[in-house]
Amino acid sequence: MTSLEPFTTMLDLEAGAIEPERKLTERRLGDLDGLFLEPVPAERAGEPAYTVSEIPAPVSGSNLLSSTTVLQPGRVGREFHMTKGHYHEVRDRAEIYVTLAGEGRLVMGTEDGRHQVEPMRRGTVNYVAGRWAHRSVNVGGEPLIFYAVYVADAGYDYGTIEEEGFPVVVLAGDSGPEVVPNPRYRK
Ligand code: S6P
Ligand code: ZN
Repeated sequence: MTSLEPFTTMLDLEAGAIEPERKLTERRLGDLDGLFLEPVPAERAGEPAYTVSEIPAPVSGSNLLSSTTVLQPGRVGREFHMTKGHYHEVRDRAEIYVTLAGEGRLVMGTEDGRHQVEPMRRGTVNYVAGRWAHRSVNVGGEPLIFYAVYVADAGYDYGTIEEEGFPVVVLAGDSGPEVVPNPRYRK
């Protein structure tokens, strides 16, 4: 078993920054090409999409990892900016999202084709149950910022979502965000 000494980190509750910053992952729109219904235009491939800043801990089923995600607003076609989305590699690992700023939708799906969409806004605490794939979608005009806590050995399975997608997508409609069936969902 891997154990740690107690430690403290500062989280900027407005901007989501973690101080000191240890592990920052940057995703650009080009990294998400193939996940939106429409291709990402070549001239937008370098546009920042989101950052994930992690508080590291040794990978084990008894430690907790946590991170903040800052997801920029915008759309590709009618589809709102979103994270890649993943199942946890260790399928039953659960996770909690605490939203600090912005307005989003948490799109979740199971391997047997069920889906659920939950709101994200300052103060929401979303419980992502084990075995549910999850993707965050920024439906507002400001960055969507949330803090996530998860079992350290959860890992990431991005491939299943890249191949199959989620059962639903979130599009900009005439009177706000619309959750509609994903025409490219492959089960
Ligand atoms: C990790 C947790 C989040 C996401 C982050 C980016 O289990 O769900 O920290 O990694 O929001 O999303 P994605 O799908 O690109 O990893
Ligand atoms: Zn996760």
